[in-house]
Amino acid sequence: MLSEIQQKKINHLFNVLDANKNGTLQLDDFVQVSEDILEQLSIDRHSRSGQLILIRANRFFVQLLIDTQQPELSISLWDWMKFFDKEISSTSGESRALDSYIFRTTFHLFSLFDLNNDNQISTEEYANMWSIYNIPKESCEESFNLLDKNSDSLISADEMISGLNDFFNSSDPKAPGNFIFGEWNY
Ligand SMILES: [Ca+2]
Ligand SMILES: [Ca+2]
Repeated sequence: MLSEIQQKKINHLFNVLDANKNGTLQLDDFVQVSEDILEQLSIDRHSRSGQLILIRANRFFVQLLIDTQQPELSISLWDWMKFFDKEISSTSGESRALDSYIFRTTFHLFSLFDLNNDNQISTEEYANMWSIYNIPKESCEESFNLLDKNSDSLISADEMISGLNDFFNSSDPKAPGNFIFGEWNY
C-alpha cells in the first residue's frame, strides 16, 4: 500500500505530466512538452536535434504504456496509481519496473533539459524544466539545493536518481527528493 504522502506525490506527478489537463496521459501530453522545448529554444522541428526531442517523447510514452501494461493508448490516474502501488509495494530485490522507470526518467529528463550536454542539470536548466512543466516557481531554488547533495550547484545523474528514489519510495515529508516536481502537499 502506498502511504498518503506517496499517493499525494505520485498523484501530483500525474497532474504535472498531464500537460493538457484532460485527466489522462496520452501521447499528446508528451509531444506538447517537446514542442514547448523546441519553441522555447527556437529549435527547428525538422532539424536533427528537433526530431530527436520529438522521438524521445514518443519513446518515453510508449515505454510508459508497456510498464503500466496498458492495452489502450492512454493512461488514467487510476492506472497510474495502480502501477506505482504495485511496483513500490513489491519488496523483491530483483529489477523492479520502478527501478528501470527511475533510470529511464532520469535519462529522459537529462535528454530534454541538459541543454549544454555536460551531463549535469544547472540551476538554469532546472528552472527551464519547471517552466516547461508549468510548475509554480516559488520553491524551485530550494528544491534544486535539496537535490544537489554535494553542493556544486549542479545536479548529476546520480543526484537525480537519488532524488527520484525519495520521490517514489519515501514517506518522509522532508525527504530531499520530494520536491523535484514542485509542491505536492495541497
Ligand atoms: Ca547541463
Ligand atoms: Ca551536485
